[in-house]
Amino acid sequence: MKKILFPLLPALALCIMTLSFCKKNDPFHDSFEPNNSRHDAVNLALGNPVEAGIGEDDHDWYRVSVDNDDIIDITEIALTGVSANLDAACNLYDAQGVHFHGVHAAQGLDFTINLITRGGIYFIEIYSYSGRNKGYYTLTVTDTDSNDDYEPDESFGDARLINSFPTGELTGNIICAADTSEFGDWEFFKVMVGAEKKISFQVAPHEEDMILQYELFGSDQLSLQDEPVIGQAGQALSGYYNNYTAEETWFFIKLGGKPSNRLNGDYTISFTESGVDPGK
Ligand SMILES: [Ca+2]
Ligand SMILES: [Ca+2]
Ligand SMILES: [Ca+2]
Ligand SMILES: [Ca+2]
Repeated sequence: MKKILFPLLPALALCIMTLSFCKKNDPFHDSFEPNNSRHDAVNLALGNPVEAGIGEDDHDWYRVSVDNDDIIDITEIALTGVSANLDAACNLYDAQGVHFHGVHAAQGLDFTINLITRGGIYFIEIYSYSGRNKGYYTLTVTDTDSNDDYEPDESFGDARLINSFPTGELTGNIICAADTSEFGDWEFFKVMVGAEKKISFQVAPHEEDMILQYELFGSDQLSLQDEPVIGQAGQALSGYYNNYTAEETWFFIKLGGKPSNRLNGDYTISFTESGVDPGK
């Protein structure tokens, strides 16, 4: 038996040598291979940087699970430390593997993608855009927790309650442009109004290129306006509601907007109470 084993040893040694030699020949090999398809995607932990390489004909797939408690928020996908030769590109896919976003950069450039989501499974594919270049990169996916503490406030039922006046300056944050899609960050306020009282409010963006808009609704959730009030870039908006009845009631503000070019959606809103306007 020993005589059979001995001839095997040089072969075994040769195998190991060859593997080692291969790795040295392709310095951009990484420990996550093979991850060349969605099926072989590597699980990524949020906030945990991954250092990897793009070798010959290499595509690197990762799978990430984002849990935002159904609150709309920003998940940052950052590619840093990109080698001087690498023209890094990134594709994003949803849980079903449907491609929904793609970016690429010139050789040696880092980049960041802000993924706006309420949560879910996503796939990330990193590769050389030209298919010809190799190099290293560091991929970090981070839950930014950018939205304010009053979420979810996306509907009449979830509205932020305002029932004490004057409120002073309250703060909030609009993560992404409010539009008809479910990905807009709407801010609903439910504002109590005492009998024969008037509530005035003012809302101001923190940055000069942020745009705000609002629409008022009665306690029956029907709009009180023909169309929303839409401000200019950087413009503060104001409005009011008169309660001419002898009973307390409430109205709703549906606030939305477009964050600044620096993705800053911070705003300040304040409410004051006075006697009802004369004349009704
Ligand atoms: Ca790789
Ligand atoms: Ca790969
Ligand atoms: Ca918000
Ligand atoms: Ca909101």
